[in-house]
Amino acid sequence: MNSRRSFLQRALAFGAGALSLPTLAAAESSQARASSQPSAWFAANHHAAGPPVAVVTPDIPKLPYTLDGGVKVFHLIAEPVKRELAPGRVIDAWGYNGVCPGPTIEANRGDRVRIVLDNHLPEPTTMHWHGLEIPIRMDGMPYISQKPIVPGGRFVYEFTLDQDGTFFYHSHGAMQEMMGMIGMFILHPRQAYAPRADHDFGIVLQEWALLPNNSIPNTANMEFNWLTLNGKAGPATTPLVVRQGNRVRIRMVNLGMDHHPVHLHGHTFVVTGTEAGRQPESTWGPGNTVLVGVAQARDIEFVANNPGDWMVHCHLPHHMMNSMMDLLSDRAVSTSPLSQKQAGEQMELMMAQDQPMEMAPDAAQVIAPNASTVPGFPQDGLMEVAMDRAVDKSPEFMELPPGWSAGMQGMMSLLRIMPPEQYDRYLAAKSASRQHATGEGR
Ligand SMILES: [Cu+2]
Repeated sequence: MNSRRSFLQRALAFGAGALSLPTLAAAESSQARASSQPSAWFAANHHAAGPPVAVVTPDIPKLPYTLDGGVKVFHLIAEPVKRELAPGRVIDAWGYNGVCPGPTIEANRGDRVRIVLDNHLPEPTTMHWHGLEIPIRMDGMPYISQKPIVPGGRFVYEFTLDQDGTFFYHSHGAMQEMMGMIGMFILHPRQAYAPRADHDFGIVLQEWALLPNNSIPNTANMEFNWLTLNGKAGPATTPLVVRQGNRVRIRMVNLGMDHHPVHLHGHTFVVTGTEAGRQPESTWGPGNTVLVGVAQARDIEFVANNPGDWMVHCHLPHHMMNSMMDLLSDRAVSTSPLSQKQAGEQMELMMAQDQPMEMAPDAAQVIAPNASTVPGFPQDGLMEVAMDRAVDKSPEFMELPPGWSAGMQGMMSLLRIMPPEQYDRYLAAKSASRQHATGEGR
């Protein structure tokens, strides 16, 4: 591609298309200057080309496989599962292999895969491979491409993968989808995309309608009170931990009733992929919020050049909340107007009753003396409770400030960009916890 055409494409992609022709030459020379200082979102790390890094899907395991000749053989079991969305909030979802969303399938372009699906549900199911260009008989359409898989039955899917990108699998029953029956299907290219990513994360966006004291999602409901990333609501979402200066990819897929505008703090990213795979670089316009529509996938990439614990979250205000009433279980809570003293006492009492919650530290619960005379009070006041101790169970949560969890609810996680020394401490803690888990070194 000649440089002028390349420049024009970039100019259009970045909304600079209004440049008139006489200004092009000047613009081009300033572009040339600018390109000697690449923008953060284009900055390549210059590692040797090679295979891509493995994808990490926090809170969701990978699906292992065995080899049969040249075929990668995976085994999925559709079944009811318990899922703890947040401390104390366990739901009866449907998923695969004991988790919801189901385990992540990771394969390479060109692979031949066989996926054995056993149905342990009390009703028929099938599996659809969202976005994959495969023979019709493998498409998972009940009555159209295959007979429904009856309870106790099995269907063997087998196909060759001639794509790369962010895909997913899901039941093609609408209500089963809303019970949680989805999982990621990541297809890597043989050689890493350029610029090469050092960290690659995958996240499934889901939503749930749950009544207090009821563990079964209402799949016919149109309003949702629990919003999850990989089956966890903030603060139980395991943070994404990266090393400062590294290039990061986050892949998101959405299966629900709402579109989610996912916002990343402190950084500018580019959207490098959709549900159809890698996008041409000429389309990589900068942003900090990406709308992940229903049935879509979006990959974002950026250089993690700004150290800190940054929020990544859906920005719909009602998706940034948990249903606190649920966490109170069957305890009586007064919803009539309370004095500050009464409200405080009620809160203290509930906290004392073996709840996974803690009072948020410091000033979080400070209320103005005239609060009860102010129309609209309370909004977020009195609502911020912490759960540090209940969720702080893996190295990803290390060294967060006390009370951090009080600010985390709903479709929300943390991107933790650690300076090298801190990242090394994280790796050491990770290694130690892995040894502990596997019993190594005993
Ligand atoms: Cu949302």
